[in-house]
Amino acid sequence: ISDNYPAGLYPLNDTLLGKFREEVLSGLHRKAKRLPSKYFYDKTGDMLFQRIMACPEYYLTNCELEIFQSKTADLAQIITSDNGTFDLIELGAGDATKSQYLLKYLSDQKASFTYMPIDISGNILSVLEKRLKDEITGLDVTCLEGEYFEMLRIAAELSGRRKIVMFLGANIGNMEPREAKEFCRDLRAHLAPGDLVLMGVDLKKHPKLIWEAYNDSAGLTSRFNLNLLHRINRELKGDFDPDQFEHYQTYDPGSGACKSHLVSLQDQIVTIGDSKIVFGRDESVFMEISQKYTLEEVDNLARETGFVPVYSCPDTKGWFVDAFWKA
Ligand code: AVJ
Repeated sequence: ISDNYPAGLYPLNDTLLGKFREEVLSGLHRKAKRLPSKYFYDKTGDMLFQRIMACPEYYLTNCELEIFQSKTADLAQIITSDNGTFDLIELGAGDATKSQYLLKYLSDQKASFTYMPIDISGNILSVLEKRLKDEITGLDVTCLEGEYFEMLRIAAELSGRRKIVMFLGANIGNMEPREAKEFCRDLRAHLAPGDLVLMGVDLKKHPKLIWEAYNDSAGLTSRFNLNLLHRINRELKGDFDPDQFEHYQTYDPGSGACKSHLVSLQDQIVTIGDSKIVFGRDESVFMEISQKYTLEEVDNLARETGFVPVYSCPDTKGWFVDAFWKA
């Protein structure tokens, strides 16, 4: 995968690199150290995430794929139920692995719509555009490269029709519940009454299944976390010794917070550019949250942020849900 996989977010331009440095250093200067997981996705990180999605413990991708493959008609029916025209916008579309089934179905139904994938990576968008145009003849695709809400504003101007906004893959889980709420409120503010959101959320289930999804036996999740240290070394002139850190995963079934950490295996001082960071032995760095919800909590998130939950489409195991919210 690694050589064929598009370059994604990298190389960072000067602005993004400055932001990367700033966020890394401010996170490591905090009393409880943390690093931002959105920077996991460099070339190696993308490759590792592809491999995580294919590993047996990581059930999320298969669950959502099942929904998009076997409930396509249900999803399409909700989208087209008011018989009006619409445009389909996808936040963080990536390579559109899941949404392509819905696009194909809607296109076969002769629905008239434009698909507007939004991604920060122009590279992956060009790959997506070519693939979709080859596989779904006549599909109208307008790629929007940039930040979610900036591009959503442009999509709204281009569209003028009812908007269906998809945010799939449990990406909302990478926000703390408070941040997720703020994000959904922001999203609502960019929509008009009657617009729809299709939100993909990973559900609470047996804690062991969740914990194992982030503790795969091949050690991919561990490498995925440690890769950020390699990236900091390379792009921010750091001297982390990744062998001196160990991945540690927690899942709290009560709150639904699944969190990854890196634990320092010794007292050590790490240099990043002109900064020195002191790590005590056994000190941990919080890396990523993958928040899990109940169906009820998903509905509450909708209601608390100005949406009306209209239809939930879980997979057959009840492990994952794609939920429609009306603005
Ligand atoms: C891409 C955010 C959905 O949190 O499940 C996978 C990223 N992290 N294994 C997730 C991830 C560790 C993933 N999301």
